[in-house]
Amino acid sequence: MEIVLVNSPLFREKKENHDPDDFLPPIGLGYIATKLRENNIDCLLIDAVVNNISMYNLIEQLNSMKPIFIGMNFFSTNLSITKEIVESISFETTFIAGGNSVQFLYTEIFSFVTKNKIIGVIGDGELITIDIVKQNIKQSPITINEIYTNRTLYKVDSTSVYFPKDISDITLDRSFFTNEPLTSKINNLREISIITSRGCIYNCAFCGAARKLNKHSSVRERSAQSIMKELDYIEKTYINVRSIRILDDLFLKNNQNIKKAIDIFSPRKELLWRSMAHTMSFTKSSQEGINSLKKSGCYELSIGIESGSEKILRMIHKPNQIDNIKDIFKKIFFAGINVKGYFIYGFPTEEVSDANKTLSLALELTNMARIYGVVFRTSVFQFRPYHGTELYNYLAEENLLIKEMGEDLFLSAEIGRSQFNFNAGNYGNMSQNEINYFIKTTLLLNEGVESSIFNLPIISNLLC
Ligand code: B12
Ligand code: SF4
Repeated sequence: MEIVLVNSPLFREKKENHDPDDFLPPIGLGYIATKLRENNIDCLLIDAVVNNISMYNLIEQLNSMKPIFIGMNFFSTNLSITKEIVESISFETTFIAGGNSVQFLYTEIFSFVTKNKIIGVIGDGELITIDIVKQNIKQSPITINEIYTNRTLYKVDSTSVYFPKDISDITLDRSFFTNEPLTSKINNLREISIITSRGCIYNCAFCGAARKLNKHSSVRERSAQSIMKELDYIEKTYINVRSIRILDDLFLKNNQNIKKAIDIFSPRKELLWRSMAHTMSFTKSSQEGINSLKKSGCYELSIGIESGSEKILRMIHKPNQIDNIKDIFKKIFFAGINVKGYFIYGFPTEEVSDANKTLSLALELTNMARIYGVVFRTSVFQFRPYHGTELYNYLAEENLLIKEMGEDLFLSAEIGRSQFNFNAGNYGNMSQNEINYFIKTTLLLNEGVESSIFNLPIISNLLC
């Protein structure tokens, strides 16, 4: 085997009650695998996440396959696991480290103790990986600290020969994915995920996709024709698929994208779709425009609300007024579109009073949705500093980073959905118990449990 691509495991051990339908396919790795196959390079994609492969089992598999190259993605949340994998490989190979976080993590990755070579790739990987494997790289590496031996770093920025300027022609061989189509937990529809753009135009202080962290690569969108061609293929190949999930960082960016989405999906009467949006995406939208979005098949928008406190929203660079947010949601709900709202508790400087505002906003939006006969569901996280983000850098400069990220076993036991529960310490101005209370209560809104919320002034009595 020339190269094995690995979607790296999030946990050391296998998880009990693992349901593959809870996990999305690693589309970025799929693009790389497709290009390798198109270039007759023998390639296998192991998705350790979807297939619930423990770190130990993955190491065993790799040690028995002995590929010439191992390409793997690296995240802040599983850095110590990827370290153990790299350090446990007992045969001679070359690691290729990729993914959005490599630009911030390469010093850590290059310090892993292994005699094997590690090549870091910052940016899009599908074109450069071909030449890495063919050992024919037509670009100079970027200079790194000479303490690293056997380590090379390439940056695929917009000046690189390997930068896919036009992402419309990049094909995806979906046979690399093992769990498609998924059955959506919210409506039982068979669903396929796609990517139609790369990059985000916003600058949220906690997010690795923020524009100012990714200036090396431009925000790119596929043409409407290219997206329609992929949808034609999906409809023909997977006859029972009724839903498309668009996994872009931010699919609906502004009025122009909203119109593009309407044009793409309106003719497909059999398909519903859902995607990410930003509250600012709708600032110039009329009610009629949002109604047309619904008519085109849009049944759910995922929107990062993050906080109900304007103080926190300003700090994280989502400076929308709460009243504006409510007005926009009213229009979306009126159009008949459901919303999945993302919230984060425990931002630096966040007080219980800020968190109360978030919980109240979540409750208000839940009730508002009911009035309009749609569903507002919440997805809730504890703030964790991802490497390279504005908040991570601030905490690092002030010497305030608490600990390495690891699974939050308490939350996993209490609320399940372990793939989202990571903890890197408590950065808020409130206790961990208080944060857990807010996370649990905001999630309980999904089950119609609101009684505890009416006791807000005495939350200390309710803390677990
Ligand atoms: C969609 C998405 C997901 C999807 C799909 C993930 C996947 N594995 O593909 C889901 C929801 C499953 C997901 C899960 C997680 N995600 Co996510 N995700 C994204 C998002 C919004 C878009 C990624 C995407 O598909 N982009 C489009 C495709 C084409 O690009 P790509 O995947 O980045 O791949 C390209 C390059 O990065 C590169 N590349 C990628 N991998 C590799 C590997 C090699 C060897 C090479 C050479 C190149 C290479 O080449 C690819 C093709 O050009 C990004 C934001 C962003 N802009 O990156 C966050 C992001 C990458 N995710 C993030 C995180 C933290 C996670 C989780 C760890 C969350 C968690 N559970 O705690 C998990 C990781 C699970 C896993 N192992 O897959 C963070 C990473 C930050 C960090 N420092 O760790 C990001 C940056 C968002 C953020 N919050 O800041 N994610
Ligand atoms: S809008 Fe979403 S993808 Fe863009 S920077 Fe903010 S959190 Fe990240």
